[in-house]
Amino acid sequence: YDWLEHKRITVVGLGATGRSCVAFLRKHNAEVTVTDSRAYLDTQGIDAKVVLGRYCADAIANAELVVISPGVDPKHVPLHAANEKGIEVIGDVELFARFNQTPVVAITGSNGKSSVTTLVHDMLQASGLTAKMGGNIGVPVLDLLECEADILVLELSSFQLETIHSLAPKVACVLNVSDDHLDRHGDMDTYVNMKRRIYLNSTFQVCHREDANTWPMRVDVKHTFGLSVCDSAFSWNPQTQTILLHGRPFLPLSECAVMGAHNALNIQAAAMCALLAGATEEAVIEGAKRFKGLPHRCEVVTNRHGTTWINDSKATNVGATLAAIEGIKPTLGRGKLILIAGGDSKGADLSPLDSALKHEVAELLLIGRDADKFSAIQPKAKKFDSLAEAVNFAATITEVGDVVLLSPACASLDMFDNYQHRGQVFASAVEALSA
Ligand code: UMA
Ligand code: ADP
Repeated sequence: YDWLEHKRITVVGLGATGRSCVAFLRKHNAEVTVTDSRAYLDTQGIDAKVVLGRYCADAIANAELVVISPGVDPKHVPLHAANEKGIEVIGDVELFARFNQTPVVAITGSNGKSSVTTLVHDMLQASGLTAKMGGNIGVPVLDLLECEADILVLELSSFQLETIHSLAPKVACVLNVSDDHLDRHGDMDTYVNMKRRIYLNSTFQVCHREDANTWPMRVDVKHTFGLSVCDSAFSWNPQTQTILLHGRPFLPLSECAVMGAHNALNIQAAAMCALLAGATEEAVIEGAKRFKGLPHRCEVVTNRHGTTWINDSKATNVGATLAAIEGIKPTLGRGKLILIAGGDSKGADLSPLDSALKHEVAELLLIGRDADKFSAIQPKAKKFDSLAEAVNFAATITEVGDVVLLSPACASLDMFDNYQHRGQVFASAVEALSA
């Protein structure tokens, strides 16, 4: 840590990441300035010079190191002086990697990161190891640096992977890649390459057999999961709905609390990561059976007069909404699916939803900024000014056996504080129907 002593370091962004960076850097006696484009933030307890309301170009130009938060788009930050002077610009995960001594399981993907990170953590714990999890799932990685743990399970976003060089995960996994965050990364190739950076310096690579975008550069060294038949890794028997390992039955999905093909994939991926990180097969099975699914991910809110209301507010991209529709389809019977979608589509191409919206969704109810992008695909859709209005309307058309699904395929920030807030507003509106 001597390297940090008296070093002039500018932290960009004062969210959870920025706060953890300031605390870590000050602990090791760096001279820290933190700057954020937002003008009104709580700065109590921040032991650093603070510049709010703009990204402070001087603090960046005079720094010896710049640490940028994942939510900050580097394009919006005056980094030219840093670039000209050769000042290093890194993220918190790179900073963490330069000091971390504990083995890491690193997980990324467009969807399923939090679910798989939690599963791997639970499987390792069930094996008797002390596992801690963090990263994009909530606890900034620097907060894990000095904790007592045998192994760290990190969820990493494409924003966090953008600036890593030194992370050397024992196990690295890309779950899947579908269109997301293109407003920031520009095009699909850049986004895919960002995700694959997770494999840099890794010992074991875990990827999705049927999704070439998840494959590491050296395809001979990968450990795979998937829905196709495979004798040498994790796979899936659709007839018996059973996860297979080396072609032999490993775990029937009926023994788990979660459902749908995407969850079968998530369990396979988590099992592979956990086994490579030192978990036992028994513990992997136990962890998978105990997993109830996370809040706001295809979570049943209530069954009311025979209609099931499902909160999938965490579906912030097209891939997640497609997975929800596919997962719910086999349970529908003769009931119909009413989908509430819309919000900020983050520049995504919505056309992969085309077939599902036309053939699987009986009624499409829209909210948010990009509602018209959905109407272009499904002109019969109805638009609402608020989520509560969409819920109230849905209640007037439901019959026994129907499912009402909030799975927006969009970010929530145009109307809500975050996806949790959107999910809570949905659940409250549904509860108010019974009042
Ligand atoms: N912001 C500004 N100006 C600034 C700094 C931030 O307007 O100067 C805005 C950004 O637009 C952003 C928000 O404030 O929307 C927060 O950005 P941040 O980088 O300060 O975020 P943190 O609070 O540090 O949280 C970040 C991750 N957030 C993002 O990447 C946007 C959290 O992931 C993560 O849990 C946390 O670090 C700890 O590692 C959240 C997330 O939404 C769950 N991630 C995205 C996703 O999952 O799609 C990638
Ligand atoms: P992330 O952390 O990558 O956002 P989550 O586990 O929080 O992933 O799930 C986010 C959304 O993606 C939820 O709507 C969930 O139902 C859906 N989802 C989870 N796993 C998958 C998967 N393997 N493929 C597609 N969608 C998925």
